[in-house]
Amino acid sequence: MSSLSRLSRRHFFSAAAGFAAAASAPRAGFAQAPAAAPAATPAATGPFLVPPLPYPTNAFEPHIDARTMEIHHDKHHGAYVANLNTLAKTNPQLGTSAVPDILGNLNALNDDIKFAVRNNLGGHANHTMFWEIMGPNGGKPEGEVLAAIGDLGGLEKFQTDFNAAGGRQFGSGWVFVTVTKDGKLAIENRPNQDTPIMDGKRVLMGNDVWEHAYYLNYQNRRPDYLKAWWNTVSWSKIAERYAAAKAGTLGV
Ligand code: MN3
Repeated sequence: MSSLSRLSRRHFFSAAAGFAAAASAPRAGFAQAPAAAPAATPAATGPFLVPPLPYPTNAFEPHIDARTMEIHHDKHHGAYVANLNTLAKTNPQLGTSAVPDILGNLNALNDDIKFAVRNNLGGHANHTMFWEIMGPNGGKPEGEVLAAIGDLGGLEKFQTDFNAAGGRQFGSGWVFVTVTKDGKLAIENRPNQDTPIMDGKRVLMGNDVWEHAYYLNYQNRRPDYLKAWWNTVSWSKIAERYAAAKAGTLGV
């Protein structure tokens, strides 16, 4: 080996060691998580992937802390995706069919994978929607979405009813707003990682009321989390999903 390549190797290893030390150094505090770093996404093994967050993990502080976002996205969503990739090794059709088609026809699956697909593909669909409908500077509901919310009694009542449904969910689950093809909304909750997609419906938006979504900051105070969460909602994304639902192109 030439001295030059030895030098580059040594340089590489010391740089790598420095990187590892920096990566394992304790954070000064969760609130100081780097602003420019979106959550790392687990290595792609496919066919399922955790979608990268389109905003930094601290985008929603103080309403949702960066550490919760990081663990929730990388570890919880990451685990559903890892489980799906394992399932897809022996059931390749899982990776080639549209997610709403599989979730809407769980009974067509073999009994040995039905439960795992329900939980993990439900979890993947729910979290993919969840990251998508949140965003910094989320604005306000406008136009057709605001009118549809008006049919449920107006924004304030809609948010109160949504929070109440999320609070009523016993144990882990979700509170969703479903949307029909003619644009009508309804608030519905589901246990575990179930989704209205399993009933052939489409989800406009939803909030995760599993304790992992809020426990670090809110502990048992789920109602406080439900109220604060509205500060993280991206109404422009929801308007896009509403339009897609009416066009029949809304996926998960
Ligand atoms: Mn979750």
